[in-house]
Amino acid sequence: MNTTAVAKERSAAAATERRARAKIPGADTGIEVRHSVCTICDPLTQCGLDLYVKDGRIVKVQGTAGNPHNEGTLCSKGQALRQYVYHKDRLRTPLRQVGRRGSGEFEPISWDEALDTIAARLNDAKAAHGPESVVFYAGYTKWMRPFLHRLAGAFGSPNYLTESSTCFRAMAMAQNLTFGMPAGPDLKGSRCLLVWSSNPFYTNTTLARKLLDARDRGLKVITVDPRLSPMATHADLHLRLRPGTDGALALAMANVIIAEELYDREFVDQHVHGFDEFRAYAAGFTLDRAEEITGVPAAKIVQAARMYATAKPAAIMPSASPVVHQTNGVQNYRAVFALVGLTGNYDVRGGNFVDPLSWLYVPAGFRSREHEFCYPRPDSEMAPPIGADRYPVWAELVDEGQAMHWPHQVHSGAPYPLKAALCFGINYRMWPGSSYMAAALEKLDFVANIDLFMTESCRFADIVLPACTSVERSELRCYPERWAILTQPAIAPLHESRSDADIIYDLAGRLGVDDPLLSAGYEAGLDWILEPSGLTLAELSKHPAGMPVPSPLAPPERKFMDGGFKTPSGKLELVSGRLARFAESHGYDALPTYRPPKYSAESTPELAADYPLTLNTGSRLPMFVHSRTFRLRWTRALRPEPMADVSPADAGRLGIVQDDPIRISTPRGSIEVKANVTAVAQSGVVHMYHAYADADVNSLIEPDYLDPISGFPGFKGLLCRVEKVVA
Ligand SMILES: Nc1nc2c(c(=O)[nH]1)N[C@H]1C(S)=C(S)[C@@H](COP(=O)(O)OP(=O)(O)OC[C@H]3O[C@@H](n4cnc5c(=O)[nH]c(N)nc54)[C@H](O)[C@@H]3O)O[C@H]1N2
Ligand SMILES: Nc1nc2c(c(=O)[nH]1)N[C@H]1C(S)=C(S)[C@@H](COP(=O)(O)OP(=O)(O)OC[C@H]3O[C@@H](n4cnc5c(=O)[nH]c(N)nc54)[C@H](O)[C@@H]3O)O[C@H]1N2
Ligand SMILES: [Mo]
Repeated sequence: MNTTAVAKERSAAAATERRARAKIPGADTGIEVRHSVCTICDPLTQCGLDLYVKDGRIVKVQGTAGNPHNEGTLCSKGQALRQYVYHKDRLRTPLRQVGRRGSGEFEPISWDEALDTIAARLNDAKAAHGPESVVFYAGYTKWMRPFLHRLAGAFGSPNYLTESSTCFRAMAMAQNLTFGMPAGPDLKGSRCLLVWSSNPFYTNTTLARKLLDARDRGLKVITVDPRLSPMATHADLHLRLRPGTDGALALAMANVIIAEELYDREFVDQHVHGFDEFRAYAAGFTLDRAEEITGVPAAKIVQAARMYATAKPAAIMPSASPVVHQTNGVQNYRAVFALVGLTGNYDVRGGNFVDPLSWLYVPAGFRSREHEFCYPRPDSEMAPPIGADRYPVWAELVDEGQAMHWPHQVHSGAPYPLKAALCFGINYRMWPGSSYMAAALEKLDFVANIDLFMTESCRFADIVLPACTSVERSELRCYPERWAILTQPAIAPLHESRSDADIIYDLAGRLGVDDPLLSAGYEAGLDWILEPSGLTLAELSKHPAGMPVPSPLAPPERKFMDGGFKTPSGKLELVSGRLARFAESHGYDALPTYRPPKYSAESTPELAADYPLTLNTGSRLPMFVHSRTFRLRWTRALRPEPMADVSPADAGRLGIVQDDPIRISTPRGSIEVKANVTAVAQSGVVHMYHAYADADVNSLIEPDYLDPISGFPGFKGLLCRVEKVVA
């Protein structure tokens, strides 16, 4: 070789080296881009991922530019995906507990032994105590739920339970009781958006970007939030109410709308049930009284009522959790949704529009057989699910048991004993009174848990199985933008981990449930589910980054015009026929009555004398998702230690400055955290993030602090005391 050739080769090698360092894909660098979805957030924002893979390892993570949902962006959690996937706490092999359950002493075992043990123990419980003694539980993870639900049904257990016993379902119940069919905000043509408690800037970043675009188009925004949240800072009007007073605020707005005749008379006359009774009740919520209860100035209540009622179409954007994390949550949200009925903004474009769900809680413009798939046998062939007696309206409207009641039934054994549980990602710190839930797990005869990481809840399992992450499996997801994706594993499952669906289908065989669709396998099941949609796995597989839904459905407005509302009266109900049926037995009010939080200065003044501050837990932080991302270096660095938000006024009174150690106490216990003194917090209210192992705020809440209609915990409204910790 002559010197020029050598130099050329060297410079080519150097160029490759530079390209490799810059992580540029190509045959020379050995880097290939593969597509997947990020499911660290679940279920709303499965951002499309471009994963740069070299030698079977992810070397770089980016958002997929062509994904209509995230359009190339990723949040702090998605950016830290490599730390999530390659974390040292990932479970490596199946494990068997060798010490006392709870001790966390494990030894590795083979997959065969682990799955055979689980199948044998669940079948033992079934033989001795009936199939209903076995719980099939899914934590926050959504993707494998339909398969787990079917397995529970095929096994004969009504006790398919999920984290949705604390999330989303109660809001949907309030909508269901009012409208019959839940209806989400239709941003596109909306002129006014009443954001009733949600903060997408932290919780649903893809939506936040769309909101800003809509603002640029002239959308008016009203926010109802006790905190000065990022959403509130983007609003034209911020109603800064006291936590849990939402019902009183909504009723006062309704009163203004009715008194000033701003309501849609024609719609109300034709389609609303109980208007007169509701009007009389709302009339009690005068501006003075509402200001006193909520702390929102009367003038702002009037302004908000007028703005929302006169801008047509206008939409209400609810949240899955804060309003229903109150002991009067369902009734409070019913009062809010009454506003949609009064103004005729139901099922219209730009208002609250009914867009039927396609798959995994997402409306994507196609029909699927997800619901049919989840029911291999009718409910009537099984025992009543957990909580059915205590929460009869839940049992009628929600196709899952009420998981908040699970520990109570384990401890009481009534109406029937619960003996075993197959859990996918259980986190006992999700329950109020978390130690009560931990004790319930300890009391069971057998627990299996499947997770990505060795979590604290794994300690309560007899068998632990390692699941793989979204980038190591194939899954189906869809988006409101009428888009669907069937991912392929971007890398092989790490260690000995397997996909949740794989585990479910394998167990179905070993349990010997006789179910043709489970025997047919995961992919055949998905094709069966998708059959009415026009989508097939074969077609989806040709589009690894996702594809538009073919001929997406465009649902018409006002679908209730044929057949009426799916409520007992056939109308939009301000007075609920369904709740009325349980007035005597359960004390439910048919009107959306307002009650202050069960523990509050109004309800329990004696308690408030010792515990004068409102404790509001779980307002989201942008970099954490429940218990999931505390262990990641990048996200943890954004808030290394557990902190509670305290208002400057309260801090001043208590002699607390930024970063001081403080103790938050309730009659049930106390935790020590650092103070974050911030004007984001309202004076009189302390905000503490949930799910920390070392500062578990749920340990301060009673296990029975629940909404009587939904069974949802009052996470966002109880009483506490704060003091500076003096060393
Ligand atoms: N105080 C208070 N408590 C609350 C709330 C609050 O606001 N305040 N919010 C409530 C709400 S709204 C919710 S949604 C719940 C959260 O519900 P949780 O179920 O507590 O949520 P996570 O901690 O995110 O997830 C549970 C487990 O799932 C595991 N996991 C993640 N991905 C996978 C996977 O693909 N497969 C498997 N098998 N496991 C996986 C995680 O590692 C984790 O251990 O908390 C509720 N609890
Ligand atoms: N980064 C991140 N994103 C998430 C999650 C997460 O853990 N981290 N969790 C996901 C889950 S499971 C859920 S349910 C959603 C929640 O999504 P969001 O509801 O958007 O989030 P939150 O921060 O819980 O609550 C929003 C606002 O409600 C206010 N709020 C608190 N109490 C009350 C009240 O009594 N009345 C009213 N009107 N407002 C109140 C809080 O001050 C807060 O600013 O977020 C999802 N997205
Ligand atoms: Mo949630």
